[in-house]
Amino acid sequence: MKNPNTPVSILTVPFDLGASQRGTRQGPEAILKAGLVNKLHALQMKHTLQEIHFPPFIEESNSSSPLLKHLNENIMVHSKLADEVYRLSKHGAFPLILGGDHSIAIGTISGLRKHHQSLGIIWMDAHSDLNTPLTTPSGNIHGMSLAVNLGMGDPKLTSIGGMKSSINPKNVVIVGARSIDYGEREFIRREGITCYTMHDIDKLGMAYVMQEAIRISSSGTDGVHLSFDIDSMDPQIAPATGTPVPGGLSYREAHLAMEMLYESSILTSAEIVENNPMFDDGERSSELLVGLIGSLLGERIL
Ligand code: HAR
Ligand code: MN
Ligand code: MN
Ligand code: MN
Repeated sequence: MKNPNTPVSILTVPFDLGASQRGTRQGPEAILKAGLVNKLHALQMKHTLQEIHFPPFIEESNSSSPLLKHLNENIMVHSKLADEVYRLSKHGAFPLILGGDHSIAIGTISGLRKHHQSLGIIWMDAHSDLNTPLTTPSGNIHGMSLAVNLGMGDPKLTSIGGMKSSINPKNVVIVGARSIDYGEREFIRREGITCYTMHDIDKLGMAYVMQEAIRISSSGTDGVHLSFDIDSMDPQIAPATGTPVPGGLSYREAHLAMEMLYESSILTSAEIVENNPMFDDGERSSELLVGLIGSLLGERIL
């Protein structure tokens, strides 16, 4: 965050029809219950809290294609979210979006693109979410959200927010990946996206990786968004995910990333996604996320 007096505008998006597993619709409530607002009070941050409303969707109403599951519901929610994120950014707030599955990044980033001339993205995730209807193994839109934000995929999704993508793939950095599909690998190479896999983090260290992620995402951009998928962390410390992949970020690696992002002052927005309380061990994962948001907003050890 550039200015410590910037108000944090929490937007909750209880949506899970971008994923195959239900349950991330309860993600925001669990993070709030684990004490997010108290954390903001403790950090003396101005804040507002608001939910993106949409009608209760009927699971069986899935009329869209098996390559784009629940397309219409996705379009409706992401369009509403894009409008709200755009409005908040324009008013100088720091949007903090709580998902919901990772499809909501389509809404968040579509709104941000409208406000920023050129936006950098740090995408912390076990996956790269770079599938399109041509490459998806599942038809789940949460596996496509980064591709959509780079202008690739179904036009009904890429046109949300009303403009073509203004994101340069050279300003996109993926951190923590360890499950990448064949088509996604091609996408990364073709577009020149920087991707630090767990292999790279093991070899180079998290401090170096984050230093580079900060430099690359902020070079020539007028804003940087953090999209944080809970499954970037190791499922042993953050079990609340429907798509666990072993060998993820440790507790300290995740905190160090947040602390370095705070120190860098480059972030203009953030989202925390894929928290699925149905898979949590009590409130362990939600409490971990509240701690990480604290580090991201300036909480220090000393
Ligand atoms: N790559 C697979 C697909 O497209 C799995 C995606 C799993 N998605 C997430 N998002 N949890 O990161 O279906
Ligand atoms: Mn308050
Ligand atoms: Mn993801
Ligand atoms: Mn993921």
